[in-house]
Amino acid sequence: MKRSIFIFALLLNILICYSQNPFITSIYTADPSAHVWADGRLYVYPSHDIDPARGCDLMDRYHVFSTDDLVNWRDEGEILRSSQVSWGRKEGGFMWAPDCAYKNGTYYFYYPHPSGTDWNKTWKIGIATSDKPASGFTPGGYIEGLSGNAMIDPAVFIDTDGLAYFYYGGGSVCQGGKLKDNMTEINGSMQNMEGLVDFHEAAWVFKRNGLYYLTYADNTKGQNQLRYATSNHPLGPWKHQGVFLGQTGCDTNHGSVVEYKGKWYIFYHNQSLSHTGHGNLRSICVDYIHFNEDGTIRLVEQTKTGIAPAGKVVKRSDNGKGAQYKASKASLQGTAAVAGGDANGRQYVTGFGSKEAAIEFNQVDGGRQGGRATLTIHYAAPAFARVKLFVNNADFSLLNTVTTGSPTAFIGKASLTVPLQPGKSNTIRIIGGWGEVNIDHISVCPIR
Ligand code: FUB
Repeated sequence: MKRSIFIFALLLNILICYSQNPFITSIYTADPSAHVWADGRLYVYPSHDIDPARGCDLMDRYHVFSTDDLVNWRDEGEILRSSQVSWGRKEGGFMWAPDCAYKNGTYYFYYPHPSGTDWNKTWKIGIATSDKPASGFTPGGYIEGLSGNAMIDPAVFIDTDGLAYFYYGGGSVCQGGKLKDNMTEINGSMQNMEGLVDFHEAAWVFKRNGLYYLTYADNTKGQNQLRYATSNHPLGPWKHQGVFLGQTGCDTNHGSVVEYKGKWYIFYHNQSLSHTGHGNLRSICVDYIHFNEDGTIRLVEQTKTGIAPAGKVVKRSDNGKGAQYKASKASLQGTAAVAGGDANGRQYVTGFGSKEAAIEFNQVDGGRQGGRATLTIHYAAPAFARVKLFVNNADFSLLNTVTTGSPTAFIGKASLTVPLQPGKSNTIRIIGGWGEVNIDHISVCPIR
């Protein structure tokens, strides 16, 4: 049943260009913070669940995703990993729910990360900055003076008067305060957000028609829900208004609410893609959010088919475009073998069910300058599977190849934006061992 619904959603997406939920499938993502920046695109800053998961411990390598129609998504690539955080815990991991804000020409990326081995007692809120929304981030320090057990999940809200507010919290405590103009220091002191009922974590603040909203995950056992409260001031006191996103099937819940091209949306995560039903292999979704006349929020309908395009569809996703590379026999190793004979006489590479199977593409062109490129594996998979990706010998871990319904339905695309060297000097290696996948070709599209 689950499989047929997913294939239906995939076909619907291809035929009528709807989105689908989850809308990022190639890697596991969670905790989406969505923002619309001055270039008119919507950017989502999620965290990245690493497969295989070990709780939330191994989470690392933030990727950013952007769109101009909410249907075609572009992986902007990785912007930060724990090994770049000089003050971070030496064991790495624990790169949890982030947020991003823009002020005076700089994008500020805020992320929770522990500074010590005793991770839950050493959380800090780190900051990386860039003059671009989704690349070129330089890791810096952290916000001084914030501390506390389980104090995670930063969120920044910039009011219409330009004042910036900072929120964070976990383990039943939510605090807010003003940010200085430099966006890296708290102006005054943080204060408890009064009036929230059953607060757990995942604070998010937005404003609509002059009313401030604070949304957050509650403590509902086993499957947190999203609640919200409203106020006439960005720091409260808050009036609790109830649940607006029910259980998603996942123990955690985390969302952001944003207006884009005249409609309001809720970004959140569930675990519907996880082949093992694992609560730490999450995927981000988007659905409509509707307000009543009095400003209260109606219960969100969580869909598999997703939303209709926002505005005009400009097919600018890099997923599937670019230079194509077909495997030659010489590029195959182990059990990887050329097969063929589907209805179109297509030749493809099979045998990836075994971990002995590998395919290597040499001389992949990274363009004159190199840099970010979207790599897409075009495949067919009878059931959910994964492949392991290496780029120039660096391990990019597992990419999901969600089922296409049959071993010869080559409608699958698994994409990741990766850094490439200039010229035809790059090696892409794909390794099997995580389920049956047949690979038709790969494509590589530089992001300018
Ligand atoms: O993703 C790690 C943690 O799980 C987040 O920081 C929380 O909000 C919860 O989603």
